[in-house]
Amino acid sequence: MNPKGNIYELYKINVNEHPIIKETYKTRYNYFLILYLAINMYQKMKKEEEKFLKLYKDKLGITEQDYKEIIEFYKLKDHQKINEKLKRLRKYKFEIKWLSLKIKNYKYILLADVIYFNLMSDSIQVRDLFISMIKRGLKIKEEDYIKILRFLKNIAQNNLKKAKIEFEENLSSWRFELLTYFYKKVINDLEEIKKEIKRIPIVATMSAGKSTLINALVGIDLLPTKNQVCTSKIMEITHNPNLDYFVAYAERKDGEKLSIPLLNQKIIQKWNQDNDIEFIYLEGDVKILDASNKKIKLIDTPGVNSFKYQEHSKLTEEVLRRKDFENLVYVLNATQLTTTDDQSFLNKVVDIYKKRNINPNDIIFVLNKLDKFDLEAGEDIEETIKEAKDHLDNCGIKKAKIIPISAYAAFLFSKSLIEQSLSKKESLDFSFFYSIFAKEEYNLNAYFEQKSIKNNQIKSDGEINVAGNRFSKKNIFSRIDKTGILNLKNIIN
Ligand SMILES: Nc1nc2c(ncn2[C@@H]2O[C@H](COP(=O)(O)OP(=O)(O)OP(=O)(O)O)[C@@H](O)[C@H]2O)c(=O)[nH]1
Ligand SMILES: [Mg+2]
Repeated sequence: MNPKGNIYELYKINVNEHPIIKETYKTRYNYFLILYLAINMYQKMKKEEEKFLKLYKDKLGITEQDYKEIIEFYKLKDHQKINEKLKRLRKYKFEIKWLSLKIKNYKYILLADVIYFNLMSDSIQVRDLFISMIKRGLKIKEEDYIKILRFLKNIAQNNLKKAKIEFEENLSSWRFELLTYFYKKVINDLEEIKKEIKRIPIVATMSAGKSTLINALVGIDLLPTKNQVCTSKIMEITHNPNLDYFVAYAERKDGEKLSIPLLNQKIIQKWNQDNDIEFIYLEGDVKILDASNKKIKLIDTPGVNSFKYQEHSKLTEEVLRRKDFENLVYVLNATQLTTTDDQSFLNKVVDIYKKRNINPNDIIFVLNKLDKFDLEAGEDIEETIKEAKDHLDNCGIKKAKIIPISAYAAFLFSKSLIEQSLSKKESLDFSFFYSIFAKEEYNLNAYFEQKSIKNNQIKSDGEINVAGNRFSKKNIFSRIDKTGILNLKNIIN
């Protein structure tokens, strides 16, 4: 098996549900120590692995002091001492719960975790040495090892049905009970597959703010954005509320698959510029969307009017021709309305809708960048919305739904709410947006005709720190509301 192959499926495991999290600190410490060794023992750790290990470190609550101790322990490479630790982990733990005695053993799940890290790596042979050592230290029979390995390989290769059968037939004994942590993922994913998929492409001319809009919905720097031609691939973002981090996957033209366990902006940017990559796939919790019964996929597309990169418009048009989307979000750049480029693309979209016998009035129009309007200087949001309406009317869309939005402001507010640090420019922009969105005339909600029926209130107590100043979460949340993004959320949901 090519270990890097379809490993993407394995990355989607939710560490939050790992049974070790509920254990005593001492057991968590010993467990983490073995994982650390498994990754480092015979080769230098890669950046991605380091990030993944850090995720485990955080979830298991390993202190900095103890982490340093683990590194020192590792440097000794003392097999005798490692064996002692393994001995402790192979002991059965007894838990008395209301008249029943529960027996737990971490050795199988620890082995599974080590295999799991090992499958993610591309240097299998080296780590096989460590696996042998663990098998011996934990006293695991070869036949049990093979069963666990087969089960995990099936997940890695996306053979979920096979993985399910494998587990039910061979790993259902009480001894393997903790392995249900991996099994639950299989069951979850099989159920996800059955769900109705709702694909929503986001389309527009260059720099209208498509990628920023998606980042605002996600609340993190997921997709690359800039003031020049930026997105150059189709990027599919699947909403998966079971994940607490984003995983990414790309397909090259030669069929090779690349994947990363934790979102890394730089890698996404590299993939975006790589001519050999056709398609980028991201999956994680799109925070602003509900964990609804429909599986929502947002599809970021390249701008359609680049003269230099004419292949970009072909990619986007292909998405529209595939006809497998339920509806689409069309972003209008309020600072550049009624350009001929926009007009000709809009005509194409309307044509596609008419050919499919669907009503172009269903298209969700977003009028973006309204924060750029200088209302004191007489620039007028209401007039611009009217202008946009006339523009759409001319293209045969008589009753267009137009959602006035500032995607960038929404993005910065959301990003600060989850306490991610802002760059210098972002901090300045944040302060500016914080002050203008305090004013009622910038309340973009007020310009939206279809007043929201849903309740957009989110409990948000407490304060956060942005660029050295304290802000109440409540005030930031009320500004997110004013950027209009929640109206889009309600329509998509
Ligand atoms: N002021 C302001 N700037 C915005 C807004 N939305 C996007 N921008 C900025 O506009 C630029 C282009 O945004 P992108 O999200 O990259 O636009 P895009 O439509 O994805 O562009 P392409 O991928 O090149 O087609 C970036 O510098 C964004 O920060 C907004 O609502 N207000
Ligand atoms: Mg883009």
